[in-house]
Amino acid sequence: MYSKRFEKETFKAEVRDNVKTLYRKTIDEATPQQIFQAVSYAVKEVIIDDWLASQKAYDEADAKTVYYMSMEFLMGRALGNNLINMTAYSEVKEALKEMNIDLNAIEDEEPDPALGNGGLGRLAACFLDSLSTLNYPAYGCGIRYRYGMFKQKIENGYQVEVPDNWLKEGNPFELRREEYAKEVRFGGNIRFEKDPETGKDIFIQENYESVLAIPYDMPIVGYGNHVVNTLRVWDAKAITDFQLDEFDRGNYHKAVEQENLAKLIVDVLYPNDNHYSGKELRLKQQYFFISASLQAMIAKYKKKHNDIRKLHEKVVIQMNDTHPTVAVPELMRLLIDEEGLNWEEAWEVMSKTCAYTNHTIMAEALEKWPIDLFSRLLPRIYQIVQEIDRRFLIQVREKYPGNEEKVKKMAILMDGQVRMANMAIISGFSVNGVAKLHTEILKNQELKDFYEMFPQKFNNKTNGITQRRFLAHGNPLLAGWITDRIGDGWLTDLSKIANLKPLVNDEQARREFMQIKHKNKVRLAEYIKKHNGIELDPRSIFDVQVKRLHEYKRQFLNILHIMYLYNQIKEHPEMSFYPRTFIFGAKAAAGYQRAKETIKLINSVADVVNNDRSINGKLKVVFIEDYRVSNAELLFAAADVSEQISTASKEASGTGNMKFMLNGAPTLGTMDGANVEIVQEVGEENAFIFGLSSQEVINYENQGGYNPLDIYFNDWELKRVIDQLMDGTYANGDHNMYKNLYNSLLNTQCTARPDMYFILKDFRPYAEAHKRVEEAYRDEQRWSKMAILNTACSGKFSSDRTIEEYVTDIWKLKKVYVPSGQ
Ligand code: 26Q
Repeated sequence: MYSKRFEKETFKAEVRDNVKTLYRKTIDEATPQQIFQAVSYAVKEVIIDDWLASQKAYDEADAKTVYYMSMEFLMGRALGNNLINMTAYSEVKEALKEMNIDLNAIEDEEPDPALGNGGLGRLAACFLDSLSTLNYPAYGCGIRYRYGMFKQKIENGYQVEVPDNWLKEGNPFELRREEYAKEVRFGGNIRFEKDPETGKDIFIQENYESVLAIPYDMPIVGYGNHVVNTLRVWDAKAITDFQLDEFDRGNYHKAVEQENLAKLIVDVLYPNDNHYSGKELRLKQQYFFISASLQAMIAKYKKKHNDIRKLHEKVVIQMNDTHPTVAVPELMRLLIDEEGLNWEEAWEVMSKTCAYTNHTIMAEALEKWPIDLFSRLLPRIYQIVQEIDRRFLIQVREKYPGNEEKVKKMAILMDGQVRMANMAIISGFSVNGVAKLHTEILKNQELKDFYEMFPQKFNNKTNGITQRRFLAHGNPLLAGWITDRIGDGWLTDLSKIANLKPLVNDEQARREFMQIKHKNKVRLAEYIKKHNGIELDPRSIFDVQVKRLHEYKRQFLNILHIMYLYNQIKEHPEMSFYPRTFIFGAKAAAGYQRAKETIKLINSVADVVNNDRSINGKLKVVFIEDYRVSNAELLFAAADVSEQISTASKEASGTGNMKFMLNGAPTLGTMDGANVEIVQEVGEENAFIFGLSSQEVINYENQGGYNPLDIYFNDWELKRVIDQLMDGTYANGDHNMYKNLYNSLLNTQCTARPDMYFILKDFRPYAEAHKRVEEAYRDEQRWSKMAILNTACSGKFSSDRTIEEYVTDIWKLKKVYVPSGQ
């Protein structure tokens, strides 16, 4: 047992006590939410002891620590996951059962902490789980958004965004740490002086606005090792009158302004995924949490160390995309202006501390801030960026004399903009992509010039996912079965899951594996019945595409193909057709018109198809409302087929693909992102691959695209489907409802390039791949082998493997072992 605290009677008493002190109630009187709170506080008590023990062990070891800086941490619910990692899930479940409480129902009381959009934020959460499990000292640093990712409602087929007030009932797992508050300053002007004693330059910021950053700590529990790391998210508070500068005291106007700034700054997560928008408030958020985090980091370092020139020996900063890269000039500022280093000394420390991860090659996602905005908001930071740029361009001109093209491409400051990626690459010691193909594209295309100049900085770190949440917690039936068959080593070493491979030839094992899949499909069908009112046949093929809605991810291709299948069934009722259930889940950024139109289209097709009695239930379409981490766990467990159909070269990695694979769903996808490596692991015969290669896509792009009309006029079945967008079939006779979508495919007037994402080009290969899926599924033996092999070959895709690679190649951390805090 993990801790005597989880001994049944002790734990039950603790829960009863908590209900009493928190709510003055007995268990029978308490609401499910109150019981959730009471249980969580009981769990937190145990965590705190290990948390203290971890910090003590780190202190004693004086261990190097990674600071994972990210605007997003898509954590998902904490209670169930903490219990899994404390290896106390079943004990607690039993204890609660004896009190007539269903742990699953209590877990459902917890709001999903959704402080992230999608892949990038969820990756950060998986990394924290792995860091703790692998005994590495780590902080996650981010923002405590008052409102996380919006809740999605579907009304009349349209997405409606509803604010996510996740803190409404209070977050039992967080600790407010007022005493570590830091001041962050914005705007004003910089006065320059010479220190009369040392002769050094001093930069004084005047007339600025400031806010107080207050940290909240959340525990990140490692699996079965008593390690508890910290996710530190910052809240903002106005500087009180009392703390104001002498100059500003009694300045009522300023006090109100600072109050407003504080409220606004942490108010809401920007719900854009893979899309940059140059909003001033976003830059304020970035600088706010970076400045606070770096100040806290330096203060902690200085408690034990007196030479700031050796900072890089004890800390390393990983920047999750460009969003936190203002860390580069901010660290320079702190080292120079606050710690008194000269430029060269500061550069040495900063450049050995900062590392950058690139998550996308999509041009519209690149962060470029207008210089006027940037310099007005962060005047001192801007001076430092200018100096970094100036010194860098000297280097470029030395290396490429007379080549002003290079300067134009590589400069940080160009065309009135600050290019954050360039700054990160130039300044840090490591640049990594998130899958093999992605890193190759970075080196050979997008970042070619930088790769030529700094080849040693570039490296690949193929993404991964945590098997603790996405198998142990999300799919307890399969997890239990795997442990029965091969032991529980896979929980902390997923390569062991390969020991399932021999079972593909064991008929009994195959039957059990498919029975578990069936039960998970029934569980999902119940969820869908409850939430959508749609009745599903769990014997049909569950074909699932869940991810953010984006044109490059091509949910549009999927739904066009469904429209095509529906036409086929209607036209050839006698045709043999294996029943199919197509399941979608996706949020669209609030201002993304085509994405929202796609959601409407999916829901309209669902309406028509699901209510057509003439097709005998052969085809069902479901749109899962409010796709998020908690219902994702159900979806991965229940999927037969994993749709990973991005336009090749566009999906940097994908991580949903790995979660499906782990749960035994073969990939139907393009050779994009980590799909390439998935196929490499599982074998091409155990996946359904189709479509243009990334090189083919890039070649077309270099020649200005292709002409989709050639396909449109030569494929009447596809033409019919596309025409149905405009003839009112799925719009109650409205001819305009999907005109933006239609135009995106064919109309040269409306888009830079028609069919930018090669939907028509890949349509037939996609339909043909679906045929192969159907054929394979009919052969039960073949399918069960494929399914098991997908699970058995997923070992590489644990975030534990990814983290070990970051540690070895970039972070250079040492493991610290923690005795139980009890
Ligand atoms: C930028 C500026 C202003 C507002 C928002 C943004 C912004 C926010 C989120 C830009 C991009 C994102 C998210 C990107 C993302 O999730 N990328 C995904 O990262 C995953 C983890 O590496 C990959 O698996 C996916 O392929 C990649 O799309």
